[in-house]
Amino acid sequence: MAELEKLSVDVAAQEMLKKAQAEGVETIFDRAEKMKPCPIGEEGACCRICSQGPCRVPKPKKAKEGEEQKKQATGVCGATAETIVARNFARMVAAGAAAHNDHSRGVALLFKEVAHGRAQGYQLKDVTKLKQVARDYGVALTVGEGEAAKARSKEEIAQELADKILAEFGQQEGELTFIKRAPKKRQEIWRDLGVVPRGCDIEIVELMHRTHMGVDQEYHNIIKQCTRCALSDGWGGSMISTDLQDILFGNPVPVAGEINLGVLKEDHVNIIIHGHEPLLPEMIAVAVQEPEIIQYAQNKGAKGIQLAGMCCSANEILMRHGIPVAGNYLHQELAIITGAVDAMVVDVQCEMQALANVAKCYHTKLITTDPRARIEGETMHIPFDDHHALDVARQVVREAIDNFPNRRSPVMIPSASHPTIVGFSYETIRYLLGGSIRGSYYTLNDNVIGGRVRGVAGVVGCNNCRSMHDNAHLTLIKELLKNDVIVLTTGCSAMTCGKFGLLTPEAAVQHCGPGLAEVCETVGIPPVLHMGSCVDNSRILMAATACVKAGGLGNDISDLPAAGAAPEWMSEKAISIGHYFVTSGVYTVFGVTFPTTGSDILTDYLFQGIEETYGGKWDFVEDPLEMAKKMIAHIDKKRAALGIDKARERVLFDMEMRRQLEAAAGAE
Ligand code: BF8
Ligand code: SF4
Repeated sequence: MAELEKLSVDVAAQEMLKKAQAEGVETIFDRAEKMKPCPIGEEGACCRICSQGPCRVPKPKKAKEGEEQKKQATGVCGATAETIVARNFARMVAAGAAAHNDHSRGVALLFKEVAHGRAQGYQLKDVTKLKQVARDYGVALTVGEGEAAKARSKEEIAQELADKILAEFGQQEGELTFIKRAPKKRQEIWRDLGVVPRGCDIEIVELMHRTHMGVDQEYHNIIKQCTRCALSDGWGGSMISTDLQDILFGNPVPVAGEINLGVLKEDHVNIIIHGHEPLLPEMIAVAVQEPEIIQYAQNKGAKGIQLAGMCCSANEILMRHGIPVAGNYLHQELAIITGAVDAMVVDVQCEMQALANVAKCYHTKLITTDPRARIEGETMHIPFDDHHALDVARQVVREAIDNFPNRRSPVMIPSASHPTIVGFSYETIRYLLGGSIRGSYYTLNDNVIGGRVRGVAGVVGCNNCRSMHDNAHLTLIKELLKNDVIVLTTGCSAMTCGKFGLLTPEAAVQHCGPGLAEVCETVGIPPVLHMGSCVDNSRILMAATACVKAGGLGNDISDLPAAGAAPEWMSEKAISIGHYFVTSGVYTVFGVTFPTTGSDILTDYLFQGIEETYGGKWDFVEDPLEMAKKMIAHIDKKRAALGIDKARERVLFDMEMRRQLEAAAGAE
């Protein structure tokens, strides 16, 4: 095991790794050391889509002087490195978009059952948002004409809306409804290029078809379908998930929370909810508050029940209920190693199979709840059923309580945990910026134009065991704040921010440049705004669109002084997200490694060529400080193009002058 301090910057993680080591329990960090990534696969240069391969086409070494440069090999069918690498990239986009779009289908199916009153425990909570989405989908809010018009019930509206949304998954032609939410200019770009997604399913199927042996073998054309598919995620599946979840569970508003392994309690039954779909977690949150359940836990000798989240399910229940978070992706094994987790309840995505082994070393019950995601080994399966979700939730909680007396020693819970303020949905930011009457993004734009806020960055995405846990997120974000760049965050990145105190209003004075600090103090917000889970990256798209529509910062997302990053990405979802940000006009930088480096031609296209068409582009930078530098340079380039670079210089001069004045005053 490498030095623990080099594996994570999080002391709670370090403590648990030490415990694991002492107890002989293997974690992802040990396995990562034993298994080095295949260098050819890492750069996307291995094709195994037919049984004549696998064909490996790594870049040939640079020729020495006087030698002839060797050509890059092709696969045995003649597929070039460009085709092979593009196909691999495309399949990542397809799988990532599939994960989000299938998530949203599940939410839409539940939404339909709730609308018909067939889903135990759920309600239509946010009627304002329901009406908003209904308008988007052309669902009438009233029946009858003129004075005889009568308002339809929320159930009626929701029933029709559910059918329309569900039909869109299988739609064969036309356009996804939410495409209309994008800035006009962006919509025109997509239409001119023929990349507007038709439905949520068809784009994934077509992309998989086109990457089958002997189909699409022109890399621009493959990437074009990647775009259509990724847009069906960002402006389709992910946006549908976010909006329907808001309608069902409530649109997040600022709420206090707590994050890191220290939220677990030794004398309580600890239940960790891990995964992505908040459907069952919402009911578990209800079940743990029921007096009979609490009594049941007390009868077993526990003081109470502590519910905590992990990964994106954590973000969902944190944002809406302030339920504490035990940690991000690389914490999942570590939480069990505390010895205090009585049940870990998982649904879909980002759950390591190794959890089953780690759980076996302790007393933890690993409970799978989704028929699409079973885990081999001594796990328990309690399937989610939307007609009886509360009963299922109660059963899950009772399993955890029954397991409380089985704890083995030693239990050790790190003390680290940090308070957070979360829940900055796109609508909440609008409200906070302008108050309820004149709520809008004008205020943000004014501050950007005036130079107090230099620009906006979306920093999102995973942890990756190939890079020091949380380090890149933290270093990058701190550097952005120092340079007056406000940060919007989701996913595991948001949890990193929480753990290190960046999700509190006090962080503004501590970490921001003078301009951003002043704005945050005036509005009373943290300098890093937690916008939710990974499907909630759609909230960032909406916030960017709102900035465009508020005026003064150009006509399109690509005009904004903004940039995106996923410095510790690892999942295919991240690639789909990255690609919809790029093709929505955002400069997007990934860290750790980049899956197309096996073809210089394709990589150049993604890092440069694509900007001509979409105004956004990909980039790859390993070092987080360098990443910040490039993002800030991009923001400054956009400021110059908008003609607002001068304003910033003036503000900085003013601040400097103010400091000098203060110093002079102090000296007197
Ligand atoms: O959807 S950031 S590790 S938990 S994939 Fe997974 Fe990555 Fe975390 Fe959420 Ni998103
Ligand atoms: Fe090799 Fe071509 Fe088959 Fe890929 S499709 S494995 S490059 S023969």
